[in-house]
Amino acid sequence: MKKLLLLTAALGLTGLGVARVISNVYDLRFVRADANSDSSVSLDEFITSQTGLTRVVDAKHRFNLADTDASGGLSITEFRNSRGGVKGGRAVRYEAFQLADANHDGFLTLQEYADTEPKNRAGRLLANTFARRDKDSDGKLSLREFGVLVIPR
Ligand SMILES: [Ca+2]
Ligand SMILES: [Ca+2]
Ligand SMILES: [Ca+2]
Repeated sequence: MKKLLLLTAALGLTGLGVARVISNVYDLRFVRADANSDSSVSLDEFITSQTGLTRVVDAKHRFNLADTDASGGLSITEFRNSRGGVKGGRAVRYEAFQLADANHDGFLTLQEYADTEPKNRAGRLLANTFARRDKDSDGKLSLREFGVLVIPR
């Protein structure tokens, strides 16, 4: 917070351009997100830096878009270019399913399903939604149960 105040004061005095101001704002966010200070924001660091209202699948979706060289980490340039990883919007339903299906078996367990709901939604509420969607009560969600229209070939 102190850093931010100092920056604001400095900008007020020197009257730097708008583009510079924005890039500095992202740089501060970058430093905060980069928990292990290796000058790269990993997917885990990126997800952790998002608010509780964020769905992990959306964070993954935006992270993948921002990681233009597909290195698995965001450089400060990639972070700036993606405006701090806010560009890219939300994952559509089918993509959300794929991103959440960590073991790629075509089904979502409750744990995997949690990534398709806001980060701060946990416990009973999450379990209830899951149970309602799990029509055949086999403890996992198929694409169809998740609400993806499956067209038979
Ligand atoms: Ca890092
Ligand atoms: Ca799975
Ligand atoms: Ca099921």
